[in-house]
Amino acid sequence: MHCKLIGVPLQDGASQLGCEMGPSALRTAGIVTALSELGHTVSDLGNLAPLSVDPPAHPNATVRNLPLIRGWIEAIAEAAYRESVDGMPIFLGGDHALSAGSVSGIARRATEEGRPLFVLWLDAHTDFHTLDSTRSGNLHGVPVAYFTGQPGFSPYLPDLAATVPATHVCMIGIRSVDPAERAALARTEVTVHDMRAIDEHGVAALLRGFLAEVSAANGLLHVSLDVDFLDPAVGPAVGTTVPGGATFREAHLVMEMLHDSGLVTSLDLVELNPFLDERGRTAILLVDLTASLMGRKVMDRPTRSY
Ligand code: B3U
Ligand code: MN
Ligand code: MN
Repeated sequence: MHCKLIGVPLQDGASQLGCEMGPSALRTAGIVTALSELGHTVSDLGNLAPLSVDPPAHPNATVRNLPLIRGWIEAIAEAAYRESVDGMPIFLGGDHALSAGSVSGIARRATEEGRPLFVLWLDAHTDFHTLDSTRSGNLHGVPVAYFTGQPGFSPYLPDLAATVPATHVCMIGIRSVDPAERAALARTEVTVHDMRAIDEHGVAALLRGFLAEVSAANGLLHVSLDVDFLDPAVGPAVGTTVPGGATFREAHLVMEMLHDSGLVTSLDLVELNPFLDERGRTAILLVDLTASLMGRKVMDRPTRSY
């Protein structure tokens, strides 16, 4: 695989500053070496910068940093479209607002190639607010509503060249949903596996079902990994810790199954806030999870088919 690392030092979609340092921390934790050692070709394309744009002000006065984030989304979407032509883009975040750009750019590429795009959203949150419904005003809370084409984003965020159908989005790890998000999700067909579902069925069964759908549709699969998917005990470097998250072992199992599926074509690593880390352990865990996703194994096993 040709892995293309794209740094996105975006932090203004979150309330807490510090995600700007995420790309540096992931590089410091050895992401290039980890991928190279697995036999992949790695190009580190450096960091993106936001475009300078001037969208109209949104009537919801709580919305924060809209012009800056729109500038980021345009730059990220263009890079996602451009780099996904011949390799696997890996976005080094940066807060989760970046996925409004990464997923929309990949969706444009997928449509051009005539392939359906699926998204696996690994997160404590559903990030399904619109610009109208957000109460915090933090734009890391809106990307899924945006790229699935919920109303109210135009003309504030870029018009989408292609949307991801709600039926192609699967969320795992969910345990913090605002009332407006819950109501909006009830009107769509996004698959939401909350922590109760993980506890009842095990993460493997939930993921296997989704991978079977992606495979049957000959789809492309984008994975978006928010640090707060993880339990804060194993991934403390995030501004929005929510107790009761995925364990170290569940997270690695997800990544190993994703690798075996052979379906993943792009990846976001988001919400890492190195200012909140403990001697780099969360950055190192993210690199190790990426390595599991890209083929690192404890023992060789026959590849499973989905
Ligand atoms: N739903 C809340 C909390 C939140 C969403 N995403 C994160 N936090 N990281 C909000 O602010 O929109
Ligand atoms: Mn998120
Ligand atoms: Mn989250």
